[in-house]
Order: sequence, then structure tokens, then C-alpha cells
Amino acid sequence: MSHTAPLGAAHHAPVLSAEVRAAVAAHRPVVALESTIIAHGLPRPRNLRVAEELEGLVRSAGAVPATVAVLDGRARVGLDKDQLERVAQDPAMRKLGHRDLAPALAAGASGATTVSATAFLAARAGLRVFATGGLGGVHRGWTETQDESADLRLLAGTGITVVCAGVKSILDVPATLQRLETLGVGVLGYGTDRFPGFYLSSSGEPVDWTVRSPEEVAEVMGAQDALGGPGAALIVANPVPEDEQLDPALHDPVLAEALESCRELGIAGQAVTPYLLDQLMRRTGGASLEANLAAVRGNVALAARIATAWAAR
Ligand code: PSU
Ligand code: MN
Repeated sequence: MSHTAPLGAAHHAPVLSAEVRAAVAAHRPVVALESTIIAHGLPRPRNLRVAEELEGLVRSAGAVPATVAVLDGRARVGLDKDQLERVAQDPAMRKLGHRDLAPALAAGASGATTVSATAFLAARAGLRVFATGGLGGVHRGWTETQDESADLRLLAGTGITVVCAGVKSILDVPATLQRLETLGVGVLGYGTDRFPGFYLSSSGEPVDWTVRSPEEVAEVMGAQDALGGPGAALIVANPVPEDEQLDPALHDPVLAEALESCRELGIAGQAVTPYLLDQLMRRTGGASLEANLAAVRGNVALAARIATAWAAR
């Protein structure tokens, strides 16, 4: 390393893949993708096919995918084929929120990044658009557990546009929307005036702002930049199409059973969300998985169009 390189722990800086680095430098559209959904939110071996499919969706829309993960103590933005395979297949991949990044880098550990860690690393790498399934948020029973996903606080201080199907329906959705308001995170309904419900097209809660095209989202991003001030995320809440949603009549009773079982087993902390998603999948005979995948696909495709509209400005 030359003496002009940054002193200290330069080897802990995020590593952009060559493709992502070139795209960022040339202001071409890039979409950040998280890896926790791959490693901990979807069953093997389908998760690898989904990871590849999502990257393919971004590419076919003319943008560059940047899946984010930590491998052997390196934070990576943009993975090659082998690295993506490892995220999907290695059972030792940890679940890393933003606060876990420094210890993971220092320990040389490997892990998948949640929304909080992905949004942080993607923004550091200069990316503006990020797609996921459903955000974390305030869990039901918050008064007992104080379980609120670190996603919310991180998004409050990170200037990135997150395309999602709302927040996971296993959460207390009205409380999460209230927290987003308090934290100053903007919420745009994409083609809807109802906040989407992750597996369901609508959570029944209203949203204050509706946009109808990627160009409109880019306009909001531009206005946010022009205003200046502390960066906060912009949430583009994109509903799963009604004909691909989970049957709403199935959702509520099955979720109640899953929550009960989670309580009985005393599952807490980072394990709660993967446990509930898995329980819903089992108790709906796989139907929740299909709805989750439909939501993610729609979000990734929309994120690619938003990144393209943003790059064209
Ligand atoms: N969206 C999905 N499936 C997932 C997640 C999002 O469709 O598994 C992940 C994201 O990584 C999100 C995390 O940040 O779930 C939330 O976990 P927690 O509630 O422990 O913060
Ligand atoms: Mn939590």
C-alpha cells in the first residue's frame, strides 16, 4: 500500500465490485439489494435461485445489481457468482444489522446484511436506491419487549430511497408508521393511498403521499437533495399485486398462531423475524412465501426503474 493510502484500518472500508464501482463513477443506475432476506428470510435451496433472479431483474431493466454482504471480514457492495452462492448456502452466515458491522469486520466474520446494514453500506458506496421485501419495524407487544427493528433508526439518518412492500405484517403496522413519522422518514405510496401490508396489498392504513411513476419518485429525491439538511431515507411503498397477495382471511389467524408459538418458545431478538416468516410459510402451505416473492420481485423491478429515472436527471 502506498504512503498516500488512508492510514489505519483501510482494509475495513467497504469493497465495491468492479462493476458497481464503474457504474457509480459513470452515474449509471445501480440498485442495492440486501442479503438477510436471502440467507435468513427464504428457504434453501430456493433462496439462491431467488437471489440470482433478483439480480437478473435489475439487469434486464438496464441497471446494475449490488447485493450487499460481509464475507471474511470484508463489507462487500456487489457480489460475484461464488460470493452470492456462499450467502445463500453457507449455514454459518450471521445476521448483521448496522451495529454488528464493526465487530464482524474486526473478527473477520461473514454475514448477511439486514435493511439497516445494507442501507448504511449502500449509502456509503454512493448508491441512492435500494430494494427489499418488507422493512423491519415495531413488533407487536412492544410494551413488553421493546423490540423495534434497527431499520427505522438507521433509515432516519441515511439518504437512500428504499423500495419495499411496506413493513412486515408480523409487526404492529400503525405503531411503525407512527415511528416513521416521528423519525422524519418520508413515505410515498406507489400507485396507492393505502400503506401496503407486505404479504397483503393493503395494511388498511392511509399514506399521505401517492406517486405514480419512477420519474415522480426521482423528482421527490431531487427535492429532498435541494432542501439539504440531515439526510433521511425515502420509503417507496409498493403493494404486491392483489392477485398475488396472501389470502387476507388466511393471514390473520395464521399470524396469531405463529405469534403465540413464538411467545411460548421464548424466541427473542434477531431470531424473531426469521422465525415468524418461517412459521407463516409452514402454516400457509407455502402461500406466504409466494406472496413474499411476488412483493420482492415487484420492488426490485420498480427500484431499477427508479434508479434509471434518477440517473437520467
Ligand atoms: N424483507 C423480507 N424478508 C426479510 C427481511 C426483509 O421480505 O427477511 C429482513 C430484512 O433484512 C430486515 C430484517 O432488515 O428482515 C428485519 O429484521 P429485524 O426485525 O430483526 O430487525
Ligand atoms: Mn428486532
